[in-house]
Amino acid sequence: MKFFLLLSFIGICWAQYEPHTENGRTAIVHLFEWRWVDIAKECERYLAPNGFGGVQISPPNENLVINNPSRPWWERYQPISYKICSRSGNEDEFRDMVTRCNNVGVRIYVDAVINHMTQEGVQAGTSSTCGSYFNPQTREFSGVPFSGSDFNDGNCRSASGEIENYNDPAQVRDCRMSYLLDLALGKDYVRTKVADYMNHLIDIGVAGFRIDAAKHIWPGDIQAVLDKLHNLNTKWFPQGSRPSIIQEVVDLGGDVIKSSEYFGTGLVTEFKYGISLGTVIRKWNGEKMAYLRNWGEGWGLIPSDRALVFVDNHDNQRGHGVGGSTILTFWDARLYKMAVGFMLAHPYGFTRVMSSYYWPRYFENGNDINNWFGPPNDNGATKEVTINADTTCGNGWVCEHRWRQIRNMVAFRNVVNGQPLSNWWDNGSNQVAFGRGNKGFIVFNNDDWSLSTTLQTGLPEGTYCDVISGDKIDGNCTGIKVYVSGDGNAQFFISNTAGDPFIAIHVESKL
Ligand code: LM2
Ligand code: CA
Repeated sequence: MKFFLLLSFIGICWAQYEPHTENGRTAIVHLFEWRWVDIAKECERYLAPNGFGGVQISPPNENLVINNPSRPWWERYQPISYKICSRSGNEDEFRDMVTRCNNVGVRIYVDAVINHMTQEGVQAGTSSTCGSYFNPQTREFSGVPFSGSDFNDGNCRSASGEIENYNDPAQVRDCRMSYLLDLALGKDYVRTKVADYMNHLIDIGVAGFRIDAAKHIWPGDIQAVLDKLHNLNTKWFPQGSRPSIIQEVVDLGGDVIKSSEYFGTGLVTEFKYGISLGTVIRKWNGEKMAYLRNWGEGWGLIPSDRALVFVDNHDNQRGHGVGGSTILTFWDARLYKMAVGFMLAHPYGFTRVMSSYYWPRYFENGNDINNWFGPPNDNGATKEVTINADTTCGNGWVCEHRWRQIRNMVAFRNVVNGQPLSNWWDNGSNQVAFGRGNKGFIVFNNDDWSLSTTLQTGLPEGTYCDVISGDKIDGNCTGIKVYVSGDGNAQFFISNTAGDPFIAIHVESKL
């Protein structure tokens, strides 16, 4: 027994599954394409006070500058070197962000693009965010440096050098994904260069990494890189803390490469989550919210303690990657808020909230031809995230994480942390409700008729403020009030035409 207690204690500091968020903070937010100076401010003025645990940032390293199309967001997935030098800012700004965010208990998770460098087709030169010389034809990347033998050209066994067959695991790992030069992570030199980059960031104070395209890296190579990583900076983390790892693996169930191959090295992105939840909330394929009764592993999702979950990500919110039109995004705000609300209320998985910018979405034959658009910018320079009087964002930034319903559900998740799912109710259709022990309760009406019923909430007697329609401010509620009687029951009414057809209450929203 003692031995197991010791093991689980060590696990808290050591495992790459531990997100290292401050006590009781249970969600992170992806501030896609934000500048470091804006993230630093956001940590202090908004994320810390509202209980966000951390930020996933866009790749901080030097990347190819693409002018045709004009500075697409995806140029950041074409590394030129590991210098911290991108449209989001320079190394000084990066250090300042990490320090200021950590000082208010908000962690930074770096999107680490380590599977590949830029594409084969571009001209040699210095057209990159930091001006390092590179020659994709000879495979020279002077800023690292890498040269020909550091790439997988000799290991890839497809005719074209591209991944031609996604059912061949060796091709997926050793061949090029859309012409991106594939790094030979089997080599100690390459592992060392990648680990040096990650250690540089760890020493600055980041809490962990999202490993981009992890499916395209052999699990053994990921392990070998992780083995070279430093412990986290003891200025902010307990001695012996290991970097937290989120691996971008797309396995929709039938893939020859299984998510489970990556369970030994960290958390894994669960793409089935957003696809299934989007389908249910859109009521496509005959799905109903009532079927969410056994949401989680019961739906074929990976084990909860290995899953990084999200309603949408930077790829599938704009038709890249997997999920297609099932994915809910800010463009479908009403359904999106319900989906994010459900995710944050439900105990399954470690949750990531998406925060986006607007782009001129334009569909031709079902495809968004503008899905390459980069962040709001002036001649390529990313615009500041300005804050309006009503706390929303300006300058083209969506800031879903600042929407009251989403911000308050992050707080809800923190309040109910560790509590089991309880008191599930459904009407056999799209009206469902559930609690989290005696700490919180949520009710959804996604049917085309009103919900009016008495439900067992599991909560102590009192008057509660619905955190979806309003806020508890100075002991008063700006939204709907819910009366829970001594036996835990409460009456709920939700019109199907309500702006937000769901209600959430928790012990800290009690008046
Ligand atoms: C990821 N996860 O595993 C990222 O989430 C995803 O955003 C990245 O693709 C991908 N892996 C590689 O890091 C994005 C984007 C692609 C884009 C690549 C590289 O979704 O469309 O590919 O970044 O910039 C682009 C062009 C593509 C072209 C390729 C190379 O869209 O048409 O292929 O560059 O030239 C010929
Ligand atoms: Ca690879």
